[in-house]
Amino acid sequence: MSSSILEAMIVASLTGGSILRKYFEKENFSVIQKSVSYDLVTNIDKESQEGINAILTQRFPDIPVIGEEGSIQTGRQTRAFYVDPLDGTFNFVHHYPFFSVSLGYWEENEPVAGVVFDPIRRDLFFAQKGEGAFFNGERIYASDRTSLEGSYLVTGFPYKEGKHPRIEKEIRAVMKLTDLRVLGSAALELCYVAKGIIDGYWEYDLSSWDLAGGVLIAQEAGAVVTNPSGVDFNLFEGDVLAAPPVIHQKLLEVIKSEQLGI
Ligand code: 2AM
Ligand code: CA
Repeated sequence: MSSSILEAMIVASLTGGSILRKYFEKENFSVIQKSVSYDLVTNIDKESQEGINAILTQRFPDIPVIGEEGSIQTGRQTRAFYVDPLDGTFNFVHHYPFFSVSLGYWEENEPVAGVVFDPIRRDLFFAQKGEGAFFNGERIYASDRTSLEGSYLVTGFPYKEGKHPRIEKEIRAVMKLTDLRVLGSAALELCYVAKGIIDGYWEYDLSSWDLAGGVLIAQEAGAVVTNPSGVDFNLFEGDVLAAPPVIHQKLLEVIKSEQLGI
């Protein structure tokens, strides 16, 4: 992959991030409900998307952009940028400073480059396939913890109510072993797995743009990424389990036994 693709993604993430930062302290943004009362979008998500799309399409006019708040499609679909211009909108709207800009570049259903930027902490995560994961320029690695007991595990609640019984059962099983958190930005949660802060993360029913950047960053830091039934991760199914190898195996066993009703 040409390094100029990664460079353009970084520039685009910083641009989106500075738009989010500019509006975060002020309250002059309008909030629109999408599906349920906590599935939101603001005019800031849209402004960030426009800024990012302008940079990507000016430099790479032939690569489609699939964005949560606006896509630019071109003829060929075997490669694309997947962009979430504000991942963690619910946090943003409530002034909880944990959200991000996420960009992934995929070719033939494989991740090639990922960039996630936290504009409040000015934390930049990025990875290229086969070249490791980086946090503010330093190489990062997933946690070396091997026991679920005492580990920092993270999940999320699906917007669709029909998906709740499954995750509720899994959460109950996991909480017998350790504490659990829901932080609210899937992209940043994957990066915290990459940095070894979070020991394991699973969530259902996400979108391609939530996952496309962070999945590669977690993998390149040494985490295993599958779906929560243990089969290969699929960007378009939106279910994810990311953890360093031993925790991944142990967490999968607990989650799967709940899925099978064991
Ligand atoms: P968003 O802020 O861009 O909507 C919260 O659990 C995290 O999951 C956020 O990253 C949120 O992205 C994302 N998310 C996306 N689709 C979701 C869904 N259907 N249910 C729950 N969370 C979803
Ligand atoms: Ca998102």
